[in-house]
Amino acid sequence: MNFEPICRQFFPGCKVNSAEEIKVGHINQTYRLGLTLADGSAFDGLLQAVNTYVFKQPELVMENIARVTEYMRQKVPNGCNLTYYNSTTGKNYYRDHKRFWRLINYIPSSTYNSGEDLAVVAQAAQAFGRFQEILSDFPAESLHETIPGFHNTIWRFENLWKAADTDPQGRRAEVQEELAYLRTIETEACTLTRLLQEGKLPLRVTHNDTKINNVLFDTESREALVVIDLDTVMPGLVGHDFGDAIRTAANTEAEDSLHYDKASLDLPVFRTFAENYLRLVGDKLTETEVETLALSSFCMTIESAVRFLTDYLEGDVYFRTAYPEHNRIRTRCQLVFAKDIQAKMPQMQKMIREIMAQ
Ligand code: GN1
Ligand code: MG
Repeated sequence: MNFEPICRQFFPGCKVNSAEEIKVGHINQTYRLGLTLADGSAFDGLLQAVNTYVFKQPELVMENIARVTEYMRQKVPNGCNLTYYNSTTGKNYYRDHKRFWRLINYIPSSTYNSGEDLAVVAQAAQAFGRFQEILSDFPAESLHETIPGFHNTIWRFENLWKAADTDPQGRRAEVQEELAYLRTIETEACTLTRLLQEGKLPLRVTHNDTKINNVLFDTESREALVVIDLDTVMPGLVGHDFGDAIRTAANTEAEDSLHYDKASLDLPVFRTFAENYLRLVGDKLTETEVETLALSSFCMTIESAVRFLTDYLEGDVYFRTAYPEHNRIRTRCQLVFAKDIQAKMPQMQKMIREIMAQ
């Protein structure tokens, strides 16, 4: 693909020396580019094509990102931050006849897909905790809801039952077991959403996609540098961030592991994440937020299962898949993991109580 015409919208007269696709993430398309700018200087950047099926109004995503990154830059002047470059139109994106592009600075770093290493887990928890803390007084009402109902688990289940009813790909018969299990735990998995609707949990500014690989680490010191992927920064619940982080960091198997039957929750990872996260935000949380933290990992895992399964039934239109069964495998892995969370819930709750008492 010829990236030069796109890059020149951001840096007129630049040359593209190298381009490599980065195949992490299920939604956007990302390329790492080496450029020479018009003044002869070198520039290492990430060019992303935003998925406009997922983000129906990508310019609103970019407005949120501009506000949030600017706010963080002001609040943490010397911190590591993401820069989304303006194109010659003065906007932090460029739209051609087919796609919606943005260009970000490349930060030399490492990422981790699992929480095998407790030092990495501790750093990730602190990074997400700090993120939460920094944005705690950000004016939430100024943010657009870029994906309406993103973590509305009740709505996610409704979509699943609709997809199962219409069964557009004729795949329902293969997933009867998954559907049957999900029916039995629907009410419990919707607890966070219900408490929000009842006014018992407060809305905050949250990241909403706290996979452990959304934290960049310094390759040598292995310290967390910055939280990335700000596409879904919106008003949300603390449990959305905590729960999704546990879903990805504390699962002994990868999200799409073919050994999904071995998925289980690693309790030391859970404890390490909770300790480090709560050290930063614990004293600001309400009693109900604290009480539902352990449960939030169950809710978020089931919500992910519901989303993967809905996409499987709808023909893989949302998440990028590498093979036809991919979303089904992801679903199964989440469900095995969720069952283990249920079994360990008393231990997880005890850990949270102990940490809060420290
Ligand atoms: C998507 O593309 P990525 O990996 O950052 C998804 C998340 C899911 C995740 C599952 C906007 O995130 O909500 O939890 O896949 N992002 C969006 O791995 O839907
Ligand atoms: Mg994301």
